[in-house]
Amino acid sequence: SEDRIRNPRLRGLVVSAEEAAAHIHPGETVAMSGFTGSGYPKVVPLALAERMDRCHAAGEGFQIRLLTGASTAPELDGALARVDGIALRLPFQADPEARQRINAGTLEYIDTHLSHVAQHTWFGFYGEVDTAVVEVSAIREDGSLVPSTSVGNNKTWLDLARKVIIEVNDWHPLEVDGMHDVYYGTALPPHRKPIPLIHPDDRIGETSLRCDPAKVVAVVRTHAADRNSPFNAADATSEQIAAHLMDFLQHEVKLGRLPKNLLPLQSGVGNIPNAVLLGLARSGFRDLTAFTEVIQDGMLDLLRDGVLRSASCTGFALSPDANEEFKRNIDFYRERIVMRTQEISNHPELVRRLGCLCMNGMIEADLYGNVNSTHVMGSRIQNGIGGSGDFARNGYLSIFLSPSTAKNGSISSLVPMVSHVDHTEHDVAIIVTEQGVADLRGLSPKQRARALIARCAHPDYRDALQDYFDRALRESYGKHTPHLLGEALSWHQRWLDTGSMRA
Ligand code: 0RQ
Repeated sequence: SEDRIRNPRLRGLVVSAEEAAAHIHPGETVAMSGFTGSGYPKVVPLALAERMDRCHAAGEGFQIRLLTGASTAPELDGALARVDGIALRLPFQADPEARQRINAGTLEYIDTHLSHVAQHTWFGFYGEVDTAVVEVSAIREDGSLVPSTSVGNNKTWLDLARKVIIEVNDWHPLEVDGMHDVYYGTALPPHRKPIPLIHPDDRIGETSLRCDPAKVVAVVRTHAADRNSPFNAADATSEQIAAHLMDFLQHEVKLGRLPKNLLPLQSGVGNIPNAVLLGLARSGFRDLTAFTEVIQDGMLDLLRDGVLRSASCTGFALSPDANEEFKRNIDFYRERIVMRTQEISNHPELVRRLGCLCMNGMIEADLYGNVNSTHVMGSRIQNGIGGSGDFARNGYLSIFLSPSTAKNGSISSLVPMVSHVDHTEHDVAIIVTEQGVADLRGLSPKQRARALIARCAHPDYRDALQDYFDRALRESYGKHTPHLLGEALSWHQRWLDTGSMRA
């Protein structure tokens, strides 16, 4: 078969993963590809972790500062965290090994809006990037790089790093060539211009990544699958949440507040978003578009069935079955999917212009509509804000979806005051639980509290929330956003003390 490395100079740089990893030194800032388990380097991080482990055994320190697109996989975050090889990590991550260390206080984590990472690196906020490690599907004759299943921050990493290591992974179909749209018009302030994207499927850039061949220090050939997590079937709670959301959307269409084919969809990944996607198909919605971060199984189904016309993303999160389907019908999907850099897939200017329908999960919300997406009991990180803030503040409708309880009912996801805020009351329009939909638009804080208690709270916690609200209305220092400060976080403390938020 055809050689994936068509540039002769870069073909001459092919080495083993171990030799490539030897170019990375202790203390470096290393920027790697990868977004929600797609398009991450598969072998250099593992070889680096082994080297770190040997150094640590010999009493020598070896840690890096790690930048990525978003979450990756056990071969990257997991392997490097396990050997305590990461001093600092950003942005979104979801690896259990890394999470454990972050919450033990030994791994510094900066949870950043995903659209901010590239520009903050350009602004110099994270210092210099020493090495980029980027997975691609092929290297063109001219030395430019065809991305694989995510684009993430790769453009920025390749532009800014002093040294570049490339993994060429022939597990990816060659035919992904043409799916990507890498926009090079992102000048720095004060020289920025409007981003010329009007429709969610517009192409405004190049199909490959530019890369200065003089910076490339190593090229590694791989044949390894993306993380490919198997998919859980939707459970009853997810189905109920999706059904409430469908009723709400149909109502909005009837009132003329949304077009029949809705507005570009943004959806997180997981059980509930997948149930929502299935719900859209069942409810008869057609000719939809998506302007989102990640394409998961449900979106491929919608594309195949013609429910979804096109989808814009920066990466994939597919099950093994969906991956096979994607590869089998790659020519079909290439016509309908655009993969962008994450600064564009999540760009506030574009999310606002397109009027995205933003649907994200949450940990908890409070009576006034503030949303916590990231911290359990105010201090323990679950994953990170991901792209939810890029979309929530700027979309046409910002919708948060969650079961009304967590941990076998011992936690109410509606609480008097959130223990951490990711999305303020000003950024949240609609909250949906399996109990129902609270439409917070046009409501004052007190009106929002009444709507949330009546429509979203679990019956086990409704009276206690009402009681808190009633007493706060009487006793609060101010009556605009009534609170009893000594009690506002007592539900969380009670759970920590007794294992339940129930009084
Ligand atoms: O923990 O696995 O230890 O039991 O949080 O919760 O119910 O499985 O739901 O997978 O959809 O995650 C907000 C975390 C929801 C996710 C969050 C515990 C619960 C469980 C997971 P266990 P579920 P989900 C763009 C959008 C931020 C990023 C984002 C997220 C675990 O949606 O990371 O939106 N969002 N990106 O037990 C204590 C509560 C809890 C709670 C849930 N109230 N108190 N624990 N949990 N609610 C797309 C991307 O960025 C890809």
